[in-house]
Amino acid sequence: MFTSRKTDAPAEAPAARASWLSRLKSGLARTGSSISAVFTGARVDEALFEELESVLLQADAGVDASQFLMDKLRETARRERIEDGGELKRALAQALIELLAPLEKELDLERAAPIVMMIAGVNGAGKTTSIGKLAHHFQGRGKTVLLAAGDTFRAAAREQLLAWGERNGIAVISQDGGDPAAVVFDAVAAARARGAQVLIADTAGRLPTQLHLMEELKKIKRVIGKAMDGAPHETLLVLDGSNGQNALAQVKAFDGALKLTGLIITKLDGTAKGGVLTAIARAAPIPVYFIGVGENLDDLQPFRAREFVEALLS
Ligand SMILES: Nc1nc2c(ncn2[C@@H]2O[C@H](COP(=O)(O)OP(=O)(O)O)[C@@H](O)[C@H]2O)c(=O)[nH]1
Ligand SMILES: [Mg+2]
Repeated sequence: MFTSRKTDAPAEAPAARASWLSRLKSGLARTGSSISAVFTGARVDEALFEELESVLLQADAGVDASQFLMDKLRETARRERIEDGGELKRALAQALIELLAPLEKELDLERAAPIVMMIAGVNGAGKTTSIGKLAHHFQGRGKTVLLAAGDTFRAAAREQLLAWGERNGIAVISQDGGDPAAVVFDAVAAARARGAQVLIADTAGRLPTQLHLMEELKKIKRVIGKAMDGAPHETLLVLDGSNGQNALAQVKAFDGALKLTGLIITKLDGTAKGGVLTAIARAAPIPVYFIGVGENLDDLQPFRAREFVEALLS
């Protein structure tokens, strides 16, 4: 089942890199174009600042992050006597990069074997499909990957993961119905027995207001810890980026229940609300490991602040 490659992570091919950058750019276009439009041919005056602030709010950057960015920008404009829209846009890019940089963090896959990742989130956020894309990403870096079908709530979810695993030659541990904690417990044992390097466990979608289901998530996490000391090594929340400000509420609630170690933000394509990352950076700075801009396997890639901002404002 495994394709084991012992080589170090291959350098990313320039063509793949260029293709990702162009998909990122077009994915973020709806959020970015309204921000960029403020600067075109504009003189820097109070009206421009006012317009920029409302555009940031419309992009769901949130009141706090918008205020923070505006204060910073006004100060830079005053200090550097910026009069030209293009120059102010560059100052905004710099402020955004500084704000988002703390969210950028590399996933460390070397500190244990297997690295156990537990995935949580509301229904439809993109958990199961992101697991497929992550598995593909890690495999491409020479890792052996195992998946756990921990969404036992919907039979279709298990089938979805199994079918995906079959197509891509990745083993999936699943059970007919039953207890998600038991599935995941078995999967950790299987990953250890098979010497898999990464185990990714799916879970059923749930709302933070469904308290019994949040308790179930805590239990799954506890049981993973019983199957392996120090696991789960990563507890990741998948967020639908088009949810805007509501995503922030989800981060706080899931973090409260699970102590998240990272975020995956999907569906940044086709939304005008990509500003939510800045809100997260201000209010709940949890690493954003990956961002998604589409439904293809390669459309989920590590988050890099500079690259993100350059694509956004290009
Ligand atoms: N456009 C777009 N669609 C996505 C992205 N990520 C996931 N989806 C779609 O979102 C839908 C729900 O995904 P799924 O993984 O089943 O969600 P889950 O309920 O959280 O497991 C599917 O149709 C995915 O193809 C993304 O980055 N962009
Ligand atoms: Mg699912």
